[in-house]
Amino acid sequence: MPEPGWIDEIFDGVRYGLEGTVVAEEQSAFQRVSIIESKRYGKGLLLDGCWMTAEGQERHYHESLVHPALCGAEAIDRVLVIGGGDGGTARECLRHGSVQELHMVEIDGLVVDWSKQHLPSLGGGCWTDPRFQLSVGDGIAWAAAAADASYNVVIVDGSDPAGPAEGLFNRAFFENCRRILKPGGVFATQSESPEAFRQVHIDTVKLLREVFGYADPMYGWVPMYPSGWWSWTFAATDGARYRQVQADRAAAIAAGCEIWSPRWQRGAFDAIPAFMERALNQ
Ligand code: PUT
Repeated sequence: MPEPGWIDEIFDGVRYGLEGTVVAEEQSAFQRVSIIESKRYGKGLLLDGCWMTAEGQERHYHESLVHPALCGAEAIDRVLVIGGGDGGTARECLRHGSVQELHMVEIDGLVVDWSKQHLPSLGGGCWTDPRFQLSVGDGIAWAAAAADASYNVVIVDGSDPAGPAEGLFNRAFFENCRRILKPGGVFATQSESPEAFRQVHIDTVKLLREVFGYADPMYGWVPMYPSGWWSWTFAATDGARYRQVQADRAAAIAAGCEIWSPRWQRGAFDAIPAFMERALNQ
C-alpha cells in the first residue's frame, strides 16, 4: 500500500499539490492515468501528471463549461462532447431535459473505465442514460467526419494542449467544429488558465474569434488546477448568444447547481481583467 504524500502537478517553475495517496496508476495507449485519494477533495484523476478532476471539487469546472452553452444555444436536441471521459460534462448536459441525444467521443477507454470504477459521482447516471452514446475514439477525426450542421452544441472537454489533446486547440479542428454546428448553435471549450497558461489562453480565444466570428472567455476558478484561476471560452457564428441565458432552461437546472447561476455567469463573463481585455483586442 503506497504511503500518503504530496501529489503535485509541476508546471513552469510552480507546483500545485494535494496531500494524498495514488490508488491506481497505469500507462494507457495515450497517457499515464492516475487515480488518487486526496485528503481535501477525495478521489481524483490526473493525466500525465496534470490535475483533471476530483470528486469533492469538480462542480466549478463542469457547470462552467456546460451551462452557458446549453442555456444559450437556440436548440439543444443534439450535443457532442469531445473528451470528457470522467463523465462530469455529460452528467451536466443531461440535466437539461431538452437534450435528446448526447454523443461523447473520448480517446482513452481507460479514463472512462477508471472514472466509472473510482469516481462514480462524476458521471452519475450519465453512463446508463438512454440519450447518451459513448464512442471510444479520436474526437478530432469524429469532428472531421461528422456531417455539416449536425449538432446544436459542441463541447470540448480536453486536457492541456500536449499529448492526445494537442490537436484540440488548432484552427483545422475549430473549423470542423464550426462546420458541424447547426445555425443557432454554441461551441464551448476549456481554455486553460489565464495565469499559468496565459499565451495558450490568449491564442485560443483569438483563434476562436477568427473562426466563429464571436467568442468570449468566461473566468472562474478551479482550485486544484495551476494557479486556481481558469477559463472557458464560448463561440457562435450569429452573435454572442452564449451570454444570453434562456430563462426556462436556467430555471430547470439552477437549484441543482453549486456554482453556476445566471447571475454568476454574467459576472464571470464580465470579470475580465484590464490587461486581458487589452491583450485580446490587440
Ligand atoms: N479537462 C481538464 C482540463 C485541464 C486541466 N489542467
